[in-house]
Amino acid sequence: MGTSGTLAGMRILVTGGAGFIGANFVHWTRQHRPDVEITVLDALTYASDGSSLASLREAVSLVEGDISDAGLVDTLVSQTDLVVHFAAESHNDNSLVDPSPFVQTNVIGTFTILEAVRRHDVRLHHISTDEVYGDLELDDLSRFTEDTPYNPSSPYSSTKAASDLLVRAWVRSFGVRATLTNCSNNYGPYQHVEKFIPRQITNVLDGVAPKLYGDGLNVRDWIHVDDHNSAVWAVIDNGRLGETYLIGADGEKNNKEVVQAILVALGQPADAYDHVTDRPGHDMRYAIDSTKLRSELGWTPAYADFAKGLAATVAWYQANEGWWRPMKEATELRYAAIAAH
Ligand code: NAD
Ligand code: TDX
Repeated sequence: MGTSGTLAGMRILVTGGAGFIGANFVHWTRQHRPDVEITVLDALTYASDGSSLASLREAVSLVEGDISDAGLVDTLVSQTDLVVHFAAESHNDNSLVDPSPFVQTNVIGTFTILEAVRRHDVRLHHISTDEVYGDLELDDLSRFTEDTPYNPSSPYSSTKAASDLLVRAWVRSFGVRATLTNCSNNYGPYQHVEKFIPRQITNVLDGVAPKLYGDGLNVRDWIHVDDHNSAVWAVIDNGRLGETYLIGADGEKNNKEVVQAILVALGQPADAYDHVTDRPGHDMRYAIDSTKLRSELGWTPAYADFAKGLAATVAWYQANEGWWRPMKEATELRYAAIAAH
């Protein structure tokens, strides 16, 4: 049973709506679903930027608060028709330095949301990652499907896996009306400069060589953030309750290819990058089979051409230095501290 046709004029609570994907989701929703009333709940951690939503200040309510704050979450959930749950600690490298906020936000925070939607019988859409499935070998032709067993590698991905399992259990045990999506690596505007693509774009803009972990042959399955968000809406509209849908756009590239494309887009020699110490436990390859989403819900990505989407993203970072500059220095200091360990 989906919710097709029921959402016009409805109220949605977007957790993590000041972060990368959440902010793009809010912009996408304003543009494509102008009747939907949006409240964002966001703790405004280091990963967020209020200015990502600045142009929507009149149209969107922004509540600063923690998803683990049961009283606040209960009040907000009682006033909404749907929760779209993006809020998370999201960066693998940080989870290797200090896992504790990952357990708190991704596990306890999701538990807090689940208890509130259970009490108020509110529909939930839970946002998750393909990293819950672990990784694939480079010479393995298979891709992740909804039936792949969970096998997360990092503190980040294990806490996301835990959150997914909590959602599934609340569906089965308490009849919570929830859907889940697990998406591959996103790129696009408003992504924090700690993440691979914006880190390397802004390094090159600063005259610094991009940093490739290890041999740079690890593969990620890139998807433009707008394609992720159109798929989330497809599942909200017509997804079957209790079901998981994998989201991916057939965008497999190794990290070296991505760095080379960024360098060339910015007029630099393709080999002007550095190899640095590998990430501990670094997942080798992610790859999504999104047949279920495409065949059941008729979804297709708009950004079929990664090179075009990447060029647009490079141009966005060039044009929006005022957005990323304030977070760049602190981010590189954090990376320098990790390297010094
Ligand atoms: P992000 O780090 O850019 O944003 C996370 C947002 O959550 C921030 O605005 C932050 O302030 C907020 N937040 C963190 N802790 C909070 C708390 N305790 N209470 C309230 N708000 C809190 O992350 P993102 O890349 O936009 O990821 C969003 C979601 O999508 C996450 O659930 C992530 O696991 C999932 N995901 C991300 C990717 C990707 O490639 N980035 C891919 C698949 C799935
Ligand atoms: O400086 C770097 N050099 C480098 O080679 C950084 C920051 C990363 N990398 C590599 C590590 C990965 O193989 O690039 C790849 C992508 O790294 P991240 O941007 O850190 O992403 P990843 O670890 O793959 O996780 C991302 O996708 C799944 C998101 O951060 C997660 O939130 C999401 O769940």
